[in-house]
Amino acid sequence: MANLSGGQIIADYLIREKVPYFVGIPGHGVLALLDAFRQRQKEIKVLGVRHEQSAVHLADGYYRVTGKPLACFSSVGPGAINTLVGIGTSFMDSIPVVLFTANCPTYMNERGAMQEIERNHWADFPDMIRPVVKRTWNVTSVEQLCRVLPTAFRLATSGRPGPVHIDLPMDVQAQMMDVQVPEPAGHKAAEQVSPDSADTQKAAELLLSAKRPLILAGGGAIYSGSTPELIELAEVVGAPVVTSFGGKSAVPEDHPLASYFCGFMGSSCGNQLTQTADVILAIGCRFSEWTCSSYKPGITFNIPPTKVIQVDIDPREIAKNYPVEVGLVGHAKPTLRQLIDLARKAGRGDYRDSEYFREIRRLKTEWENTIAGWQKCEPGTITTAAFLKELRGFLDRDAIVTGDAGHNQAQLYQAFPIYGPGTFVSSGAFSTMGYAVPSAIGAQLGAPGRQVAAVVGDGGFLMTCQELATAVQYDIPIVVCISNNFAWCSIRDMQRAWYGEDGMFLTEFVDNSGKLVSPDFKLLGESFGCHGERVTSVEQMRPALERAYGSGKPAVIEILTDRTYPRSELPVTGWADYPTPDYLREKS
Ligand SMILES: Cc1ncc(C[n+]2csc(CCOP(=O)(O)OP(=O)(O)O)c2C)c(N)n1
Ligand SMILES: [Mg+2]
Repeated sequence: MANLSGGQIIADYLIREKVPYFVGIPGHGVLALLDAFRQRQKEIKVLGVRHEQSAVHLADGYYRVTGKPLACFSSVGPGAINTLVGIGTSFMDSIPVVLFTANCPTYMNERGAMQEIERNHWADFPDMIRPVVKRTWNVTSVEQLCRVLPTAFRLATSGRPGPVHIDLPMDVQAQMMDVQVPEPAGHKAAEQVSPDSADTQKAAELLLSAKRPLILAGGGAIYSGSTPELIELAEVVGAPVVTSFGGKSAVPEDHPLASYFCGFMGSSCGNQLTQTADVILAIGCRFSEWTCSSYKPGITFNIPPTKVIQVDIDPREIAKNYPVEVGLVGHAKPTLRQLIDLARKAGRGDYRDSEYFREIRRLKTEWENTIAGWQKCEPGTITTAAFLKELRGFLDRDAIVTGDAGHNQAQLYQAFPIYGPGTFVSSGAFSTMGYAVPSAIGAQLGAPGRQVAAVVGDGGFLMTCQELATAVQYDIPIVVCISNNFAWCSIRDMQRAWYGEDGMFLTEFVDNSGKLVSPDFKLLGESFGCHGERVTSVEQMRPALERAYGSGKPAVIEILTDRTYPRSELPVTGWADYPTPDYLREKS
């Protein structure tokens, strides 16, 4: 037993959970909380960022690289609300983060204390965050903390993982109590839940009866750590592995059966293989709109007649969008292990001898040649696709790349091979602008010594560019590659493709005289204390990367990418349903 404040209980518990970083921004709302962490700073490092959204993105990036959750904090009111985009991003991709936000003292509820949101309900932040967390607790007295903390961590990391939130009034942070802080070990759930073996048997039979089996890997395949099982099953069955938007990195993309991804911005080979598969085994994939080409039959999927076996830890995802032959509720790793054992018994030959494999290889080569064509550019210019080729050529195999939103994100998916889980950090479901830089900082903290590159557009970069100050302050040597096309270019190009040439509106950064405007990002980076580079042609890219990584400092490389449509983008091989007014219909 020890006499501890609420803040001290939290610090003690996070240390017992072996959380290495507590990330956020101070405010009057967390004075007592932070004082407790000041006392324990040798055991848990408190990191200050420059926007609360970034605190959560940082934790999100850290988790995707290490598989370990961080805890974040904010003050009351605006600080708490600023976390929402970060938390929404993590929730949508099922990434665990434990978030503490301050609230005004409980004894002042209803008065409208400093930064209290109280017109509809007192201390009204939990209602705002509820849709984007697995659970929120509004703790009202210190004794509740010892019950809530282990449950918060258990819930965040087990079942379908995701963020959780603890609302922490200022008086609860300061209140003292004699407590025994719980040991995390006594409060964990077994994670690897398996489906019933009769159901797995049925699934294996169906998979083995297929002439054109296909494995569709979603984000769940990555975060369950199922890459080895995924590869093994693919090889035993002879099935190509196509990934969803969120599933990229589930298999190394240079594996002979890795067949890129399907959907709206997918690959031609991914979409052709998903269209023509007779049995699809989907692992941790929620069949999102972009992965399914807005559900238009025949573009990405033909279900039915294609039969689906779906494995998911969350029963809500089973058959949500397409009917299934077998729906297996379970953790992907033991489920795949069961399927492998059953498939091995059936004794299939070497997949490399099959006609199907030769077709897979041909389709992959066709797509790779298409991309290679798009990656060529005129001397003295550079496209986004070409800069990504240079970047991939420069980086180590285990380098980590974070993505943002827009063309730069889509092209990372399409034209930047990834060699394994934990090396690709991207907001799949939310596609949040501003994600790449703070998540890169988190990734670098999780993998010191490895190369980390953030790939971001000029628009997205400006949403969280202030985190360069964080990277400089803590000496975190990320390299930020900004594709500057003076536009929300992906949206501009959608306007052009769907609404016609004169449909482009509000998506280019032009001043009143029609001149393109942009900050000087090289200078901006240097003003933060980063190494700065500007690249205007493909020949300059590699030397700039060498200097940036050689500097040993956080670095910014501004790349003036070709903004001329269609060189600004890569071919669209799927479909997206963008409602268009009748008066524009003949144009689209
Ligand atoms: C926070 C947020 N706001 C709006 C959007 C919608 N959106 C998606 S891509 C995009 C444009 C991105 O521009 P930029 O970062 O410059 O990348 P580019 O497409 O030019 O490569 C926008 C506005 C989003 N994804 N996230
Ligand atoms: Mg742009």
